[in-house]
Amino acid sequence: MKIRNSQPVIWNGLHDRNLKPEDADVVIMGLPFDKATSFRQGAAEAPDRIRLLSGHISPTTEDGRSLSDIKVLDIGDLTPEKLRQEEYFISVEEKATELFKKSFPIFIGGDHSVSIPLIQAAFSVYGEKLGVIHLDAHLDLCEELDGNRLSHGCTHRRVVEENGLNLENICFAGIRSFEQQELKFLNGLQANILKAAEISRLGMEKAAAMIKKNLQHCEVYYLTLDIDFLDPATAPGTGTPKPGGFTSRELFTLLKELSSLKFIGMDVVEVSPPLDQNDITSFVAQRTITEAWGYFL
Ligand SMILES: [Mn+2]
Repeated sequence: MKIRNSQPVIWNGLHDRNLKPEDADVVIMGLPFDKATSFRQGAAEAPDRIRLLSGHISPTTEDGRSLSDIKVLDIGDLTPEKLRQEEYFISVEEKATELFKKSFPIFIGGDHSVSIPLIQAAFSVYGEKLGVIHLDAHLDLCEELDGNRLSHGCTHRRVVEENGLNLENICFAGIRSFEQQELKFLNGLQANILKAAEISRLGMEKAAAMIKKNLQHCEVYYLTLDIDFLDPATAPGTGTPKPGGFTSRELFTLLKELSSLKFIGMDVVEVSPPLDQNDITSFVAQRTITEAWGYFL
């Protein structure tokens, strides 16, 4: 694919590099880290690819709302350089904490492990009133995967066990894959899990109502979107695709139905441009981010 503009305009031309984070409606940051994947990498290339595609789409939502008044600041990527994962995550948490205090941050992964420091940052700012909506094919509740306790399959296990967020404050939706160790962990625990087949049977309006009911004790919400929530036909460019997922239409309807909640930030993770076909997956991620401005801001 050729991009016509050699000096790409990003975020529909709405990005204003002169804004301060506290004056922006939304602050975007990329986290190009994919060393904690269990299967196929490439998610480190997502922030750049999604930005590149973000320039030529007109600044309106799908239902015709103008986004031209929204103040967008893209602060670029926080790169891991040569840091070990633990060290990198400390700097991610620090930066994310600052952004949660100043604006509505949208983080672009990276693999799903980056949500460990992101959710920790949101929890440090919002405490017990924080609810996390996890849209994913997988639970990401493993104790360890491939010997890594900070694997992309361990995100919420770390968030719950080490960061102190209650399991009841997370709603897992779109689930259609379980690891044995996750089933063992969940045995006897109360968890809010909406399986993909159940969501499909309910439809997105009722599924959104279930998510809201599960997290009604929370006051503010963080969305973590693993792109493998979607069906591989809709989002083939991801490391661990799982058939039986959703269309982009269904995703947008679900997000619109959830938009009455007070969201405080979100991430989009696991988009892997090298595994993609004609940028389908990056386009979905880009569109989800700009639609989210209409839904959540
Ligand atoms: Mn995940």
